[in-house]
Amino acid sequence: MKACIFDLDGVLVDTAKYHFIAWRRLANELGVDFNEHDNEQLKGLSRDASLDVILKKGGVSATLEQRTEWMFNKNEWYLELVHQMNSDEVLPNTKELLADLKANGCKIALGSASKNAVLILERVDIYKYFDAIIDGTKTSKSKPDPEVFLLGAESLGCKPEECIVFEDAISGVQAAKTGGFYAIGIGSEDVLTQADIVFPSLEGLSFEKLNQIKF
Ligand code: B16
Ligand code: MG
Repeated sequence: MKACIFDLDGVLVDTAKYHFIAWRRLANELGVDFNEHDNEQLKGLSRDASLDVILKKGGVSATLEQRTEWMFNKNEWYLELVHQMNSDEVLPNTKELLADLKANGCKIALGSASKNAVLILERVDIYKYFDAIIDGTKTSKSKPDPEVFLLGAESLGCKPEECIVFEDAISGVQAAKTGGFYAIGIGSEDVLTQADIVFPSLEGLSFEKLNQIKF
């Protein structure tokens, strides 16, 4: 194991709750009901693909201009919440694991669909741990396409088989496996069935423990 590539939302931070508030506000303005279950379907999807899901649910059609305006509004509401984030909002053991990996010479990259990834990493004070950041501003294909992780490995100068990908979304695990990576699912074994191994969270993980895993 030479490198670790981390998804952001659902692995390092829980921004899904803020996406939910902002998408629900937009959906309700459009007369579409939007609940926590609907929000689950959006995890790991790009902003554009998330809007598609909501419009399809409500049977709402839209022009390109309307789509652009609605995504802009949703993002503004989301950013209001992101700007209030602080370092307490990293998920348990995140900082400890990143510091431990770094101290042991393991390269670290981010592989996220979010176009707000850098801001979020800075808000929660973990930006400094990353050797490469691949986010929604650098990719043209959404997960389950492996592009985001392949770019991450390339930026670190590593081959996919030398990297572990940490993902909480089904589409993200699929992206990692299609790209030839070892995939650690973060969440439930019943959901992340394609992952090589699943942990409920990053808690309990360390460089030593990861090195004991048989690739
Ligand atoms: P933004 P990840 C994803 O982050 C979220 O899980 C997903 O819900 C969101 O729509 C997507 O980022 C795009 O986010 O609107 O900030 O560009 O899990 O890939 O880190
Ligand atoms: Mg995620």
